[in-house]
Amino acid sequence: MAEEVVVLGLWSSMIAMRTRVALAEKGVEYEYREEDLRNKTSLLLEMNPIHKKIPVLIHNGKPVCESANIVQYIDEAWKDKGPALLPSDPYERAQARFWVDYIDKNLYEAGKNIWSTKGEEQEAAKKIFLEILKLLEGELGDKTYFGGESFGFVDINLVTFHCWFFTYETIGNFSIEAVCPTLIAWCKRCMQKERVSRILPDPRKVYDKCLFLQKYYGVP
Ligand code: GS8
Repeated sequence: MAEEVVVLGLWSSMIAMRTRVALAEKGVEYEYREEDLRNKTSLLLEMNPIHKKIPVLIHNGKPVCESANIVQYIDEAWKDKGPALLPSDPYERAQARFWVDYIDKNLYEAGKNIWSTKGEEQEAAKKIFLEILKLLEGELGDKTYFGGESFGFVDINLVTFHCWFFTYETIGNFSIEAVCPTLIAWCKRCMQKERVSRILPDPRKVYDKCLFLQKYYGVP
C-alpha cells in the first residue's frame, strides 16, 4: 500500500519549514497543505488538538506534532531512506537534541522581539539575538555542518531561520554577518543545497509578511 504523507504548514514559518526540509533530505514525497492560522482547518484542530499549531505531519492518517519531534520521527520512520539525520551515538544524539532545544527556547522569541519592539527594547532584543547566534557559532566551530561532515538534525532545525535574517537585519538596522561571519558562511553552505533552498521562501517575501504582521499587531 502506498504511504500517505501530509504536511500542514505555513509558508513563512521557520518552524514549519523544518518538516519539509527533513522530508526533502530523506527523499520522501508528501502532500503540502497551507494553513491560515486565523482560520484553522478542522483537520489541523483534529490532528493537533492540544496545541492547535502547525507544523503537523500526518503519516498514514496518524499525526505527529512539534517540529523537532517531527524531524526526529522522519529520521526514524524512514531510516532506510536518505542520510541519517541524527547521529547514531547516544551521547551525540543527546547533544544534538540539546542544541535544538536551546534554539527552540531562545531564538524564535529573540527574533520576534526585534520586529515587534522599538527603541531600547529593540536594542536589547538585538543584543540577545546576536548572543544566541554567537553561542551557536561557537558550537559549530570549524565543522562544515553542526552534524560534522553531514547536514543533520541541528542544521535542519536552525537553517530555516535564515530566510528571516534579512527581515531582522532590515528592521533592526544591523548586520548578523559582521558579528557572526562563520555562522553566515554555514548558512550559505546550507543554502547551496537545492533541497534546502527550494523550500525556504524569498527573504524579501518574508520581509513583506513581517511588515504586514507589524501592522496587524499594531507595532508603532
Ligand atoms: C511551535 C509551533 C508554532 O509556534 C513546534 O512545532 O516546534 N513548539 C512548536 N507554530 C505557530 C506558527 S510558527 O510561528 C502556530 O501554529 N501558531 C498558531 C497559534 O498559536 O494559534
